[in-house]
Amino acid sequence: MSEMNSASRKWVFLTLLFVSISIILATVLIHQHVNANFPKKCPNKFVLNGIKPDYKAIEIFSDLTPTELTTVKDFLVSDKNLNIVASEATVNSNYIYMIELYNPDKKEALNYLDHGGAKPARVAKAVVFRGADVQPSIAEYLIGPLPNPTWYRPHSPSTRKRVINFSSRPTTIPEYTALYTHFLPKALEKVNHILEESYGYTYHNCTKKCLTVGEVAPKGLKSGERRSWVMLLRQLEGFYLHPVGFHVLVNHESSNTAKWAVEKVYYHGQYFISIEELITKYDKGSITKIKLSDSSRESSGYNRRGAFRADTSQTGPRQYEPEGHRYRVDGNFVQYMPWTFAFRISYMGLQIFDIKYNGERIVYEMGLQDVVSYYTGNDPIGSLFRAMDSGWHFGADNFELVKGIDCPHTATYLDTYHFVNSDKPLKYPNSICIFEHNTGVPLRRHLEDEHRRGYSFYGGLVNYVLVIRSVNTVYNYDYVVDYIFYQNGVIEAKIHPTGYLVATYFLGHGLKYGNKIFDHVLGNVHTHMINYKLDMDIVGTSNSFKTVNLQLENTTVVWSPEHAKVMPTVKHDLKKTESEAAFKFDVRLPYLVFVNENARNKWGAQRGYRVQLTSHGNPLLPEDYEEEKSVAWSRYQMAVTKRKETELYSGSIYNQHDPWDPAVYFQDFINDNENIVNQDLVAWVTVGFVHIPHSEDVPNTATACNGAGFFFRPFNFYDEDPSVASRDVVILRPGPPGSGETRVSWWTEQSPTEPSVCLPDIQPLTYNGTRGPV
Ligand SMILES: [Cu+2]
Repeated sequence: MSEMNSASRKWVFLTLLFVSISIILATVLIHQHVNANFPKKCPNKFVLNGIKPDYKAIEIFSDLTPTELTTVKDFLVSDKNLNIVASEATVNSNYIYMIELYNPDKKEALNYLDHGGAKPARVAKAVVFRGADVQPSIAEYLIGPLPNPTWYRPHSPSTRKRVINFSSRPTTIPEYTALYTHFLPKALEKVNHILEESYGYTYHNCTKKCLTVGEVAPKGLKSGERRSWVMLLRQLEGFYLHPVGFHVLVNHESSNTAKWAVEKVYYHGQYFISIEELITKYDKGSITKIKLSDSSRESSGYNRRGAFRADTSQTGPRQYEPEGHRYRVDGNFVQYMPWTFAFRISYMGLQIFDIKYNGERIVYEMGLQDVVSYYTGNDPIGSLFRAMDSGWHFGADNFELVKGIDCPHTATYLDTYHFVNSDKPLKYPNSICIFEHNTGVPLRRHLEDEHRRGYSFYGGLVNYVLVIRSVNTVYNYDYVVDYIFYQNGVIEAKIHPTGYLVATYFLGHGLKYGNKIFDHVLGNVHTHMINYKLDMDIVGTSNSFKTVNLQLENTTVVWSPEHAKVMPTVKHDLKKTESEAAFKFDVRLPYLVFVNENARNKWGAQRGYRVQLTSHGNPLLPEDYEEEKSVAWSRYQMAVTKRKETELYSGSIYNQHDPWDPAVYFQDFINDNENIVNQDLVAWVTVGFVHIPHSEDVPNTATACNGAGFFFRPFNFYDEDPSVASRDVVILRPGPPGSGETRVSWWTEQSPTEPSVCLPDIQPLTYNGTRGPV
């Protein structure tokens, strides 16, 4: 027995050994096989069948190349009559502030795009600050034709005839250098002991525990002034949340910096006529002093703190494109299934041109005009600050995007080039992204319930959209700027402010102007308002505008006349003039519909597109208040005007620093009250929201809940929802009764049940973060 047992054990052992070796071998072989084929990288290819787009729009709407920008600069600098310095400009130099593409005349552009006309000349616009002239001024020039310019001519930003004050120019690097490197350190040298004793931080010659500075606008209280309140903040991560309540009012109006002076000082709620007065009274002990405790470095930044009740260190979901991109980008031209458009990034941000759906133009131009935040408060900063980002080179602040965070890894990232507030073109790497994504909500779906515990069919269309995005960081706030293209012909413009609040030192009746949100910090109430230009072309440029509203009708029940009935009826109201088509904030918006009166869909309706706002805006200021003139567009949720080459923008880069006599006064666009029936029309759309900062705005205002924008959506433009052509639709039907089978209909290459498997090409996270010479 024992021998047999022993032999049996041996066999069992050998068998087990053999099985184990086989499993190991098989595992190694399978692993090797899998490694050879999987995981594979997702293909980086564009697969778009069908009609190739007409690429003409690339040529006329693309931004100036670095070479073109340099050519324009050299052309202007080489003209001795203009007396412009090439570099090392100071406030009293004549120097170029910016150069960018000047959009072509629309009639010429359409003649070229649609009728085989001549290609419009490529023209640049340059803004020159002429500080060296006896009477310093601002000059704008148009320069053409590119790439080899032969002429330049003066240009006026609007129909305006009056001269634009030199004091209304945006703040520039030469001025900042003079202000922050020379003037302020010297001016504040004498108060270093006050800063040290009061805040434990200093400014002059500081190497540790330093204060930093920031100034607000408008720069004064009447036209022609250039007097800035400069605030001091502790230089910590998230310094916007560390104001100390010390400000100086600097008069820097003169192009001669020797004439600059401190005109007022604000210290802990008290005003002084000079730095000397503050020092004398402080040293004598005759004023209220403050000894501010050190702030927590952690709590104003992004360092992780606290913990969720339940938590994981697993990474989150990622997206991938199993068959490659379903859109293509050629330079500044994008094709996404039915959609084509061109884009550029001007001084005021992304502009989208020549938007077509299945080859039919819907929009000629759409883009931001201004992004403003109007503050309130009980110190000079809060009570004065009215930020108009057109005056702070919004469009040229589209800094580098972080892959996988600012846009998906799968996005196409593009570089941009700006010649703004610099003496040469600068490259902004990866500063625009384009991507397709699944919004996670079906665009359409229906289950046809059979009411006998079964169904007759299910239809669903995945909501894939294409997004083009930039993120523009204008000092404290970061604005996520999106244009989104849906397969059913809808276009969405959306902006999300995030980043840091402008906050002030909490004192006195601060709660009247917001909430206390941090150590000694008031989150100042402000209103975000954003203006868009929408130059639509509905079946050509001969368009009309109407409202469609519901009107209640008193009637009787037909089959029972003794009963009264109230019910809504549809009322179409054609607007004939510009003043009839301007909607202030005191009205609830009806349907806002742009139509071509001579084009009908299959059902006899005028073909149209509708503007629908997603906004909680409020008027900024009363209309009779002088400062409000610079943002007159904000009087209207939407205003419709006849398109003119002299009314290209609702705002101007000069409005910020001279809001009292603005270079562009939008009300003038409406005041001539032109006929808008069967005309080329532009809609000026204003969106925004009131922001009462709260403790959760620390460290940053979140994008969630803080977006605004509008939709441009078909309204009887098509005979049916044009997304019926989409291949992303899936239909499910039950198989033969009792079979338990499902019949699946789908039109993409891959079955939804057997998806291609590949890995997106994710590179290690790198970030340059700088913009450098080309
Ligand atoms: Cu805000």
